[in-house]
Amino acid sequence: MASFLIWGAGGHSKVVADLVRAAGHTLAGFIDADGSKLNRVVESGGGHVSILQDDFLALVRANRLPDHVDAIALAIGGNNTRRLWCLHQLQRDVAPPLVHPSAIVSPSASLAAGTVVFAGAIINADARIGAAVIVNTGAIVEHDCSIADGVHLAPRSTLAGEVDVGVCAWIGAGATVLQQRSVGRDAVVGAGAVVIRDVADGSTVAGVPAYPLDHPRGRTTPAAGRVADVPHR
Ligand code: JB2
Repeated sequence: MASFLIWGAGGHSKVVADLVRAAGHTLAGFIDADGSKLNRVVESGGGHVSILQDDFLALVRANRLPDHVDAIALAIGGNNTRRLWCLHQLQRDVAPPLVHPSAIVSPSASLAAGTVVFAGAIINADARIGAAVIVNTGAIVEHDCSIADGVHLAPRSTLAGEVDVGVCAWIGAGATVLQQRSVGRDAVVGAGAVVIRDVADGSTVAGVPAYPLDHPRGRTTPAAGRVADVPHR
């Protein structure tokens, strides 16, 4: 059992706090760049340590953690690049992967530092999940998928087998990526999309089947205007 400080004190941090406790750890408190986030109650029964990001970074650079803190959980959900940056400020062993007890993770799958696997997620055989990844509630990662650092797999997204997802890509809620397809780095797959072709680096696709938003078919696809969970960049 470890005492976790959660980096980020917005909406996503509430789910990470529940995960920390469900995984048998204790919640020490929160880090945020915005002091106003730390001055209000994030959740009932929450932790008692509140520390500004700059103060925390000063400690980390001195090779220390705040008193009574053993570990850090990453909880900036809306900005993949920023969450990965946070991990890079830390020694990797300070941010172990966290798995909700209701998730199913194959013994042959691998999870890297700072990754969180939420309730009901399934990660099947030989899947490789990078660092600072969010496998959100009910997401499915089938066998032999390769998920790079900083990716966010939103709730109930599904990756069929042997899918590659590039650094900091975002797979929207309920989206499906068919087997052996790839999604490039920094790409965004809109909520509910069905990806049947590879998605280029940095592009945003939406719809069923998914097209880039700047593609003529993309503009006429009914779901193209409903990319509900495009991250804030
Ligand atoms: O560089 C930063 C940063 N540094 C600290 N970028 C962003 N976006 N946030 C930063 N923070 C802190 O993380 C902010 O001060 C803020 O307190 C927190 C992010 O909170 P926010 O409520 O904006 O988003 P979130 O990441 O908790 O949740 C988003 O993403 C989730 C996956 C929401 O869209 C949720 O609805 C969603 N489920």
